[in-house]
Amino acid sequence: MKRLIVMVTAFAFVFGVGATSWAAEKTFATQKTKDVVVTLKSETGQWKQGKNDFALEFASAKDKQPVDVGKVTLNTSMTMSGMAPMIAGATLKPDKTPGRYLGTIEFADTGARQVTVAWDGPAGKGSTKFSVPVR
Ligand SMILES: [Cu+2]
Repeated sequence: MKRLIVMVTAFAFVFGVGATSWAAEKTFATQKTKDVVVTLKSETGQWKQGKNDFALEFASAKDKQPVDVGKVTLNTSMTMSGMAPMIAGATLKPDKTPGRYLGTIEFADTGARQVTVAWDGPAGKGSTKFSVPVR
């Protein structure tokens, strides 16, 4: 019984409890607008087919400091020949620090995605579009 408790504790330590803990974090997309810089990061530094965990960060375009942008959405679209575009949206929740959100998104196939990030909060309202490959 004591050994089991030790194992469970070790498991919780390694995988965290309800938190994403990455060994490293790589940036895989950055988009600058007039007011903010939007950055996508993940442990592997890419999106792949299937389910993906990632972080979305907002910083001031002026001084690069984190910016609380309030409510955020991230949607993706892929143009497919002869059929309707493939649409996928991310589930986002605020992380512990302002301007940082943790997200999950699932892609049915590989290929370039047109990403639309929109925000609405204390720093104002805005949106930006950029392309990210799914490998
Ligand atoms: Cu597709």
